[in-house]
Amino acid sequence: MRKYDAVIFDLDGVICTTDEYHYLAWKELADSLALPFDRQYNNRLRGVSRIESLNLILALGERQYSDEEKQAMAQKKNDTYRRLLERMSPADVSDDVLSTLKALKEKYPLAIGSSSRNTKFILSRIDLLDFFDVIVDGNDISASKPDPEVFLKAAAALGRKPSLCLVVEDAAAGIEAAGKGGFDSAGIGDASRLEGATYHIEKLSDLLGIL
Ligand code: B16
Ligand code: MG
Repeated sequence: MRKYDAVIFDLDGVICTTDEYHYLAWKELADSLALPFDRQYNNRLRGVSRIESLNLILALGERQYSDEEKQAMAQKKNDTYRRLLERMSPADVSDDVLSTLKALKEKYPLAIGSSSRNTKFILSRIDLLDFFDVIVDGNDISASKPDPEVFLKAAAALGRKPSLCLVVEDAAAGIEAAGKGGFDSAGIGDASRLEGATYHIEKLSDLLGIL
């Protein structure tokens, strides 16, 4: 008997490498503020909402900013990020990811559970907007990862209990969110070294040995 009934994928850092574009866009902003932001610190931002990410970056300095100033900075970062996303195409999905998604789609309903408000734009750039059965993103939630809301909404839309859905994540916040929601998780990349993940995978096709 199979263990899972459905699969919920994080987007940035799992389906595509937009995590790198987030880093480049935040780096540009942090450099303009002379804040010591680097790739290691960037790992803390994975899965965390835009405004919470900005607060983590601003915590690297002493200065306090008003809400209006923060909104302007978040908007500036998103403008830079969107310019990077506009260069994306279906070629930005690796063969490993695409073949794995196609193989899994024959056996399971598939969902996206992302904190990003740019999810649908990204999926349309890489030609996967109509591929997933369910998409829950940053526009649908009030609390971002590590709160489990995004995954709970995806499971509800799939009509499956959390214990029967496997969450695939690249972020510490996402692995924590899965655990809090009662989901098993597969950690990929940096998350694959996190203790909270049920499984540790190096590449997406490793899922085919689990599912
Ligand atoms: P946006 P995921 C998350 O997406 C990213 O990992 C995180 O770095 C980003 O701050 C967040 O989305 C919000 O993204 O600014 O596009 O709304 O990993 O949950 O797919
Ligand atoms: Mg991610």
